[in-house]
Amino acid sequence: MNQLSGAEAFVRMLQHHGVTHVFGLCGDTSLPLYDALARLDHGITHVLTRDERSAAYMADCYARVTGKVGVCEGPSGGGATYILPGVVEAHESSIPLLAVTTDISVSSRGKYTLTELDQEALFRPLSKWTSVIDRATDIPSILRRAFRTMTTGRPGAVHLGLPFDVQRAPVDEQDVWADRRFGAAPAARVAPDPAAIEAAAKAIDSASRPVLVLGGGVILSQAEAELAALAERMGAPVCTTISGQGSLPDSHPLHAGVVGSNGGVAATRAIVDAADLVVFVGCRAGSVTTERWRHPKPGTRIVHVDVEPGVIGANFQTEAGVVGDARLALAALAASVSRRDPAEAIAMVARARAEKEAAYRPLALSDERPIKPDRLVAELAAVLDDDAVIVADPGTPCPYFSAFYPKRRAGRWFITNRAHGALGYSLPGAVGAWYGRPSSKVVAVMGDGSFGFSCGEMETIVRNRVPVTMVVVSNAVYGWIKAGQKTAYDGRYFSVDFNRTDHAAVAAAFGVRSWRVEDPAELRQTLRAAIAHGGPTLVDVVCQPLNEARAPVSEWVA
Ligand SMILES: Cc1ncc(C[n+]2csc(CCOP(=O)(O)OP(=O)(O)O)c2C)c(N)n1
Repeated sequence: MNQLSGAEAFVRMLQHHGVTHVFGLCGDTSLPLYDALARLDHGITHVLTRDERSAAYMADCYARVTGKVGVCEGPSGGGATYILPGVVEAHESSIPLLAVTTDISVSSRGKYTLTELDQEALFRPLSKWTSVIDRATDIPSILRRAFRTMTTGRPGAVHLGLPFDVQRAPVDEQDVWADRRFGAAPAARVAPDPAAIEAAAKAIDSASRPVLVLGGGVILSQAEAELAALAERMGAPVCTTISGQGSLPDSHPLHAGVVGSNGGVAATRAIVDAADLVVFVGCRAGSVTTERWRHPKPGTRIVHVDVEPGVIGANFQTEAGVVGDARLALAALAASVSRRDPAEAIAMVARARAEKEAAYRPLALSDERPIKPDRLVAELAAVLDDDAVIVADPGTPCPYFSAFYPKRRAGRWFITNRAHGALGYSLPGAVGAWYGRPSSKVVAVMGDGSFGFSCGEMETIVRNRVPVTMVVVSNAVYGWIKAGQKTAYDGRYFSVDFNRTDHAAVAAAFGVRSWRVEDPAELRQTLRAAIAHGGPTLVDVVCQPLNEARAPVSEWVA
């Protein structure tokens, strides 16, 4: 019987599940795995990163644009602890991500071996499943279970530990097989109970002003067409969470935009407040979307559709709950609800959009210095094609791009890390998004705080000739927090300001073509040049600090 090493079997199992990209960083305990990657003909591109955290963010964004499992890897000890932030973000955002960390040999455990730590204990509370593989012969079955786990039910992250001696032990080649369907989510759709659909349809039909609020689950389930059909049949306004952007394109007359404390505005909140029934779909109804559970208003009737049963009814008393895949549930609902004249909803949405536009447009045209974030959003929207992918960090980018950047197509064209909102996500994230969708222009928009977290990855970008454009909102401050101090602590600013970095010069030192812009009149032509350039580019935009801006963040507006 032909035998493979554990490391070879591991690589083959990835290959058999359709993996074509692995993002990671080498280490002592990874030597057998790297040797297997070097020797075998597997068709997998390994993208060497400069930080395991970046590797995980790359895998996360790769998964977000492809639907496939994103794979990242790092070594034992520091590699495992550094990869963790990306695993948490993906898992909480329901993204199928496989994090592989190699480990010290099973035979070295308990001997104060360098980098020893309990990897399962580290990842258990933060992933859908974790397993440190103690026997090489278990590699095939554990990989099959890992892929099934990531891509069924609510998708999520799985961690696998691969000890050094396990990588070198033998595995029978005949055990190394996989079902390729589990390489992408949703691999097996859960159909809703017809009785639950009937109850939900009955509730919707009895409402006079129903509103849909969509989370990331609609896009994860590729349910955009079914959603449009249901919304049109219900004749109801459609609002999205930050993660739900792209559920409907902006051009749809029922699409009202983002709601919630981050990127929502008064005009869209009013639509939710006017509802007598809200239908949440693929949405956790968490603190940001609902402005700490105040909108929808208490007493609003709730219908909730989600693939995760525990989400339904967690925050709002729910009249009808539907457990199931969003695409199947939306299709079933569209076939069950009565048709309603959409004219009133369309008029309501048009009024809200006009009100939002009227407040935004003057700021978007402002010639003031420092450049207003509104102007930056407008200029980027003017120069980017419909199929550009934006990856946005917290701070200025998330609320401004959520509120004002046009979502011209259905699907995942806008990405931000909303589970934890950790700074430093967009720069590496854009790399992963580009590997997943290389025909698109991918733009990372970050605060200067975020830049500091991830700028080392520009070396990866240059080495691999990844033609992403980075835009830095340069304001020399942790603006989001300073805005919080301004609003809630009478402007007692403490430890939120930092020096202004010449981000363009830093980028140039890495070999990235870069520009610095202070004059709003130069912004469009500079962004256009950066986007048209064939290689990686960075535009450093000296911007109005968030604490001085009129940001679409409800706590500050109030
Ligand atoms: C890893 C991490 N640490 C701290 C925070 C808390 N935090 C949220 S926004 C923010 C400020 C962001 O500053 P910057 O990136 O410069 O963007 P700005 O708000 O100035 O636009 C901070 C510190 C965070 N989100 N992530």
